[in-house]
Amino acid sequence: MRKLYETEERAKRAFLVSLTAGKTGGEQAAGVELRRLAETLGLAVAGHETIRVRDRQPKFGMGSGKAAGLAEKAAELEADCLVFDWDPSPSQQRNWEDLAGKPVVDRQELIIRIFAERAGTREAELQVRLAELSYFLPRLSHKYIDLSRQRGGRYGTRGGGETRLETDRRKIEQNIHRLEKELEEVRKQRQVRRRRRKRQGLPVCAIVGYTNAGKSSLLNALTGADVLVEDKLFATLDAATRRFEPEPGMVSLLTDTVGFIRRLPHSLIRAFRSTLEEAVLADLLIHVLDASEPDIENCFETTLSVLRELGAEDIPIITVLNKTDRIAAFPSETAGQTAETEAASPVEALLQRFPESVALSVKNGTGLDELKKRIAVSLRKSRLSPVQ
Ligand SMILES: Nc1nc2c(ncn2[C@@H]2O[C@H](COP(=O)(O)OP(=O)(O)OP(=O)(O)O)[C@@H](O)[C@H]2O)c(=O)[nH]1
Ligand SMILES: [Mg+2]
Repeated sequence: MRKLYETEERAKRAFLVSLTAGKTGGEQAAGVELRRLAETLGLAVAGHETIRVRDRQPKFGMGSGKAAGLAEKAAELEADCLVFDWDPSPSQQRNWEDLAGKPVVDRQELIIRIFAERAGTREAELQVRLAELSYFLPRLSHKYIDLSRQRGGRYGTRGGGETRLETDRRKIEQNIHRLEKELEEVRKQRQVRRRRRKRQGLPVCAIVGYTNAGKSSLLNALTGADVLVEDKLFATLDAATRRFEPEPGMVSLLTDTVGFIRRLPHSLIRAFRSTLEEAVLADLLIHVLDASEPDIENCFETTLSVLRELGAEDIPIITVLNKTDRIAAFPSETAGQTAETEAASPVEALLQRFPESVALSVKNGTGLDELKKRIAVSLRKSRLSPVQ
């Protein structure tokens, strides 16, 4: 997968396109995120345009004039591909590719490809492969992908006739079936591990949250583990579990999980269910937020909604505001606009917005003791409550 964008000397150039209905906020953050996703994949951003769309016309998801303008712009910028922050239907995608004469990558595909690059274990690889195939199957007829050459091959190679297509469709369906069976085996092993942990009677805390919030960093800080930490999206794709003592003598397990992102592709949620379920089976969730993230509300809501989708909404949660070192030095933008009002510090403002949360900085080590205390109290409480 990786080679798709790296076989040539220069990085592939992407022209990013976002849509806005004109009313919602948060477009800027979504735009920054799209850029980060593209860059995580090794693409160079040639340009980024946000289009105001009132009328979602079926052919391109917008008017033909607007679409033609964007295709022209992409050519001017010498972009190698277009990256959309929205999910065109398979036929819209084909129309766009015909119009622009370049591959069109939507947000789902971007995320799936990042997952594919980062999958490090057999389970993650199987899960990503499954998500990829489920994504490509309905798109086969127009974006012809030669499966045997996908690794290292050219992007979106078209060619072959109907027969070839049918054969490939069947091949993919068989592959999906085989992968599902193989995954089932791996899942069984995971279940055995879980049962063993249950027999040990150890309470389990799971660290959850938006991608890049600092979950793995927190696991490392609390347990002395050395799980990979990176300033990239989706550094972690596997649930790593370590022994953890929130207070001397109180032994528990702490699990790091895959990060969430808004509009996480469904095929990925489905494929990663067993990894994500680590969160569902925990006695306590530690929800890590990046306090320096301007769109923190959206990150907060996204995580809660994925947790709901997984059926984990009843598990006690401790919310953590991480990376406070990055905001402590700056005056709050919302508080203290006038001279008369007492300016709350940015951290205080966030604590008001997320009451009961623990502000900390993994980087500086501040707030970690407070978090350990809160975890110990919560685990003691859940021990006292009746076993479900
Ligand atoms: N300034 C600052 N940076 C931090 C802090 N905690 C983590 N980081 C940085 O944030 C980036 C992401 O950290 P990770 O621990 O990999 O984040 P994650 O939530 O595990 O990310 P994914 O696995 O990608 O979902 C890294 O560059 C860390 O060094 C902190 O307290 N302060
Ligand atoms: Mg991580």
